Amino acid sequence: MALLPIITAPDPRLKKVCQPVAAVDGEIRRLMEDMLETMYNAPGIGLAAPQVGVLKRVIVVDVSGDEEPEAPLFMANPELTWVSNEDARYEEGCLSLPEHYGDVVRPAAIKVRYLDRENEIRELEADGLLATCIQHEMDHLEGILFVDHLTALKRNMILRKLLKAKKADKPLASYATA
Ligand code: K1U
Ligand code: ZN
Repeated sequence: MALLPIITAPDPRLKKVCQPVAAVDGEIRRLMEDMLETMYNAPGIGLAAPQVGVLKRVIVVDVSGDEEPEAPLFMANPELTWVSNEDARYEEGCLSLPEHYGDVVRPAAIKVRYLDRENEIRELEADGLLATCIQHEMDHLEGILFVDHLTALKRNMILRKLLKAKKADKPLASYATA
């Protein structure tokens, strides 16, 4: 397994719509494993392929706590098949927008269909942080960042700060940056 550099905003690769994978083969499985290691190392609770510069519809998620056994989820071509009418608000972060946070409202519960690490079709029902995180990662596959759910004022403030930090080549937290 390998640690992959995580791209930080602003970067055009984070705004692209990603392509579906034909199947979860050895190459995609390797990508999933490298993404998981990169996510644990960051540390984070989710990661989408475009964050490591791969414009494919692949995400990994693990919202288990420090005291719990690891519970990684590997998803290719994830699709929402149901969302609740009820919404939930969560203060989100993003490894591609380091040191910035914002309240995002999303459906509180979802059902998601995807191809797993063995190329099997699965459907998962999720709520709480898992539902929030899966939706955040699926947004990345559409080129959408959590700041796109905020007011233009808040979004532009965060993006301006990140651009300034990038221009100054300022190291951001402990994340590996591309
Ligand atoms: O997509 C990403 O950049 C990962 C992001 C996922 C996420 C966080 C919060 C709400 C929705 C989605 C992160 O993992 S940011 C880091 C983080 O939340 C975290 C890090 C260490 C321990 C616990 C959480
Ligand atoms: Zn993110």
